Amino acid sequence: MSLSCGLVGLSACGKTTIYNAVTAAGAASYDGSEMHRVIVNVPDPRIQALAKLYNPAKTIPATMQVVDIQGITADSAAKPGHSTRSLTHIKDVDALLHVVRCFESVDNSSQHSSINPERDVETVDLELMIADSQTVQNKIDRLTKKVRAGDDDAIRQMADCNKIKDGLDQGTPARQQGLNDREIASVRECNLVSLKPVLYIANIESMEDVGSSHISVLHDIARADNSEVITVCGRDEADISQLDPTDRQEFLIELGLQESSMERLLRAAYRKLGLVNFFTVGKDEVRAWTCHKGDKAPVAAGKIHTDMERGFIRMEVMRYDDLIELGSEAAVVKAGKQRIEGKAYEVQEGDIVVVLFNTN
Ligand SMILES: Nc1nc2c(ncn2[C@@H]2O[C@H](COP(=O)(O)OP(=O)(O)OP(=O)(O)O)[C@@H](O)[C@H]2O)c(=O)[nH]1
Ligand SMILES: [Mg+2]
Repeated sequence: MSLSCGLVGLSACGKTTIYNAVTAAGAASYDGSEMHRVIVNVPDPRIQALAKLYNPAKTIPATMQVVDIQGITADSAAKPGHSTRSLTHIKDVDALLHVVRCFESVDNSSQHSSINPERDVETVDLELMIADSQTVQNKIDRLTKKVRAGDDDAIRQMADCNKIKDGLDQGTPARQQGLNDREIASVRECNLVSLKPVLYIANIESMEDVGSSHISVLHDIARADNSEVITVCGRDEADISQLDPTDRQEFLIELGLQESSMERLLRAAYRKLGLVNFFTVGKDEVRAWTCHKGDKAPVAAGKIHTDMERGFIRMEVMRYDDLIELGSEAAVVKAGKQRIEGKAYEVQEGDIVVVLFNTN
């Protein structure tokens, strides 16, 4: 299943507009829907090059799910209703694309008309932290009985939960608390929203705003969060996305963009989530798969099929560059560049793999 990125942010910061700009999905603004969801192909010229070599029946690129989530309002975590539902949808995504309004709001749909990324980011983070604090408190309550009974594991988890909750209550999102693996494991079932990786999207009026002080403030915020900012001219790009594909490129260049926001966004999401693409090839199918950097061969194989993880024996690996340079699998094998890797192998970006497995 594809990983998902959720557009989050204050009401009327331009999430739906950006969703349309990057996915050309044509979801109407203010249509009252809670959420829009689309699966996008991850652009990768290598998949076309492999398809040329194999002429397969099917060519399947890697995919990512983009979700447009209804906006957060200031006291949503305390108020039951639509924003609580927004938080539920946020729980379902793997990474947050935090959209920050960097254009003057002309209608009254935003809470403020002025541009102030710091205020807006703080407001959203606060909502995420209030929700998380409640979730962790619920877990603390559930642990109490076991702690009283002297259960060591529960005692440890309780200590971790208390520490994380204190951090949240003092205004530090879980992702900025420097949690170790054990502490993260203690709150895994809580699926904390402020623990999710965040990328910032500056929704600007025009490319001239790129150098503005607001954007530099947002860059500082992102840096402190070990993250980055992607600038998008939401409205203009949403208009362009409705055009004929041939006209699109021309208008993008006119806007000062070499590549679409979707490509920039996906690349940033890959960096932030630490993802790599690997391939399987053949006459039937050339396909790109996604795993995490550092995933061992059986885990990566499990992305293709769970049986391959369970019954993993070994993996035959070629480098994409070797295959393209030498022109065929046979030539790669002849040059001694095909490797046999075992369970400890970490799959690398651009690996072309054959998994040998046995489930009997
Ligand atoms: N000037 C300008 N207006 C924009 C831009 N992006 C969005 N807007 C306007 O801002 C308003 C809100 O946009 P939406 O995309 O619906 O915002 P949203 O974040 O999805 O809003 P909610 O889903 O209600 O939280 C609309 O009137 C858009 O036309 C932009 O880049 N420049
Ligand atoms: Mg919207």
